[in-house]
Amino acid sequence: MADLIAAIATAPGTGAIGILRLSGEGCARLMDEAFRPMGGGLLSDKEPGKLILGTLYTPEGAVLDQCLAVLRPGPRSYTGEDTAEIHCHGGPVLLQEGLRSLYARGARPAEPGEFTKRAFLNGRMDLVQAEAVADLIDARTPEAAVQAAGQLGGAMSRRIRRVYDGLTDLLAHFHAVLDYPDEEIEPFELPLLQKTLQGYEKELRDLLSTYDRGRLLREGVRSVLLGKPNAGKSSLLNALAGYERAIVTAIPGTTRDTVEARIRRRGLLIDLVDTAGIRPTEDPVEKLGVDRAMEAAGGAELVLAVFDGSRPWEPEDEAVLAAARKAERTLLLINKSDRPRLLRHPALEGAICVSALTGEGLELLLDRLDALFPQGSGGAAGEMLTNARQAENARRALLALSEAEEALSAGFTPDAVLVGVEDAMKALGELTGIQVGEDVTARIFQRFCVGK
Ligand SMILES: Nc1nc2c(ncn2[C@@H]2O[C@H](COP(=O)(O)OP(=O)(O)OP(=O)(O)O)[C@@H](O)[C@H]2O)c(=O)[nH]1
Ligand SMILES: [Mg+2]
Repeated sequence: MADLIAAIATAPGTGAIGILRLSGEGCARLMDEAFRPMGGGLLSDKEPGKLILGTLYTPEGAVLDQCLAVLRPGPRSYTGEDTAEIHCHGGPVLLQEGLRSLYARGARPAEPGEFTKRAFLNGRMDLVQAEAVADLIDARTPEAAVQAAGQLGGAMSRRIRRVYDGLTDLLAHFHAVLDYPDEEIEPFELPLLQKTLQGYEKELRDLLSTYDRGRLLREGVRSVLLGKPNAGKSSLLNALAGYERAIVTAIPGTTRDTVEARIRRRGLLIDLVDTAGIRPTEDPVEKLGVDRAMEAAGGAELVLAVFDGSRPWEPEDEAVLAAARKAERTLLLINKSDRPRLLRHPALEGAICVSALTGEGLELLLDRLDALFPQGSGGAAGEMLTNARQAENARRALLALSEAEEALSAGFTPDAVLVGVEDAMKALGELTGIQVGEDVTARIFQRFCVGK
């Protein structure tokens, strides 16, 4: 068993309860020193896994708190090691003192993510599940939390495991045929092999198609409102956010700096940036604002180009249209639909008419957003790829399998096919952590905070 680590597991600040956590060699011994059950005896003599009321002591032996403690012996614990939790009252000073008591008795401070890292190293969860722990904690929408919980439950791992196991069988069969030519082993039938490989390719492709949606669940769509002054960008930001986030006035050039709001609608997370109105200007402050607006549009996944429907087309609108056309994705919005329409321009065909004032057309805008960022197939709870590392490995596996299949079609020797299958397995192995370099593991657990 690894050395004894300790940390505060609950969030910083004051709460009703704060939890200290311990894992590793000598856990029970330390707890017997630091904590005494009410009514006598030792914690290690009590029923494992049961919360016991007692007293926590400082290193000097003074009473620190009356609280609950539990021992969970390995290997059936979170980390797979002997673990303990102390549920104290939730004061920051009290918890620090409790931690000092644990350090004084032989525990050392846990590194970020070290509890979950140990769970992985001890085979209690695979890498996808370990990452799901961090995702669940970081989830910014209920949908993201559901996905992470599903992954933690092993839904994604099972999906990948199916492909991995299938490829293992294939590889074993290959080796049997190649290495024992004299044995009567069922030979490979090329069409069948090809079909098998194609089946796994499809599985991986389906998996990858869930990635875009998965990533959006976690990170949100980076979107920028772009338009000439007074078009109603800030009003739209406020209407979508549901509160007065940005300043709105009738004076053109109100917004200077970029203003961000995080908007959650229909399970879609949108990181929306309001910007300064685009126009030629001599005002140095406004000029900087216009530069920032263009810069933000350049880095956005989606530009919402806003035009003022109550005014005729102006040269500034031309500049907005040109910038919007360079974006990855664009939606054209004609705002102020509550007023008589004076705006006409051929480029505006298919534009969405909205009114930030009355809310008209906003539902249609959300429909279009939904269509731009579709669900993807196989998006059941926990079966979506949600992070770049996982997606990259799945992509590598798919590429390797395609190469194997091409080699087969081109009539190459089985060795060439073998290499492709092995590469695909390696990529999938790294995805779940079946085979994984230590550097990769270290990178993953850096994301965690201490105590997780
Ligand atoms: N009638 C009507 N007025 C609107 C609508 N949207 C915005 N306005 C008005 O238009 C004016 C400008 O609105 P803003 O939201 O500040 O416009 P902006 O595009 O952010 O302007 P800048 O920050 O100056 O670039 C304000 O007087 C708003 O009340 C709308 O849908 N209908
Ligand atoms: Mg504004």
